[in-house]
Amino acid sequence: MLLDLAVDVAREAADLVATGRASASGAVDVKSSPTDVVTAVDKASERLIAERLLAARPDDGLLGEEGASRTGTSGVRWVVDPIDGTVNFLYDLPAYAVSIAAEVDGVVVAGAVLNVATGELFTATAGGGADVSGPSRSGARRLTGSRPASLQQTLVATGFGYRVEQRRTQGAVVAQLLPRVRDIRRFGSAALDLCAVAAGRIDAYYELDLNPWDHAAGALVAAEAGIVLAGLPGRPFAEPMAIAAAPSIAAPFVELVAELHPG
Ligand code: LIP
Repeated sequence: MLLDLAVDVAREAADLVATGRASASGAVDVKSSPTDVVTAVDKASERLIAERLLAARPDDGLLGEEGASRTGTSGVRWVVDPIDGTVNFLYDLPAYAVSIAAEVDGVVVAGAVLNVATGELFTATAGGGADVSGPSRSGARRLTGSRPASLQQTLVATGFGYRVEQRRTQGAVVAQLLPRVRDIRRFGSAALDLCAVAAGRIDAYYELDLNPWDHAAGALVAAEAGIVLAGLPGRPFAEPMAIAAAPSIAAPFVELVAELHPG
């Protein structure tokens, strides 16, 4: 089963990431900007994940944040973020995850997001619901999101890109949004933000310009928890705006995000 393989490999990668945490600051490179960091542990995690997945399923494709890319012949493609929340990992802030999703013919059918720092594992299968289990691998809890009564009672998470001009614009949007919702949180991992909406720990999340590996598994967890996924009007989710919101406020929240991002 694709989910079982994703979970097994995510756990092995999480052990590697946890072990590498102490040495993380010793080998840091930058990508799109001085704040867009990647560590040797990110790369080692992606190598391990790719090796394990393709050893088990050699005909599958794979897309990874740190460059792993392979066209398969099976119709299955793995979408991998070896550490989502790399800056949190670098600073030892307990919100960084291994995220592994399996697509069949371009549709995500299974996803696993494992918070390396806390051991919480979020999983989902298409049509099978979404669950979270704790570090002790105790019984899983079904995820069903939250039901805020209004936007004024909606706790919102978001994230920011790495380019200065992008961040200036995104900061201006948050300043306009803040007075109209309960409060804002910025956790630093899209995968865990999406799982937090699924778990009802936040009521809505939005972020521009995510990569497929940031949201592939977390979006399935959110959708299977009954969370509404949307993009800007007339645009698909995450192209370029990713919105995930509790059903009770999804319509006004999408409208508010669209109002603040006139295009
Ligand atoms: C992160 C995303 C997060 C975003 C960060 C960063 P990474 O992914 O998960 O939502 O706000 O800027 O892109 O780079 O840590 O894998």
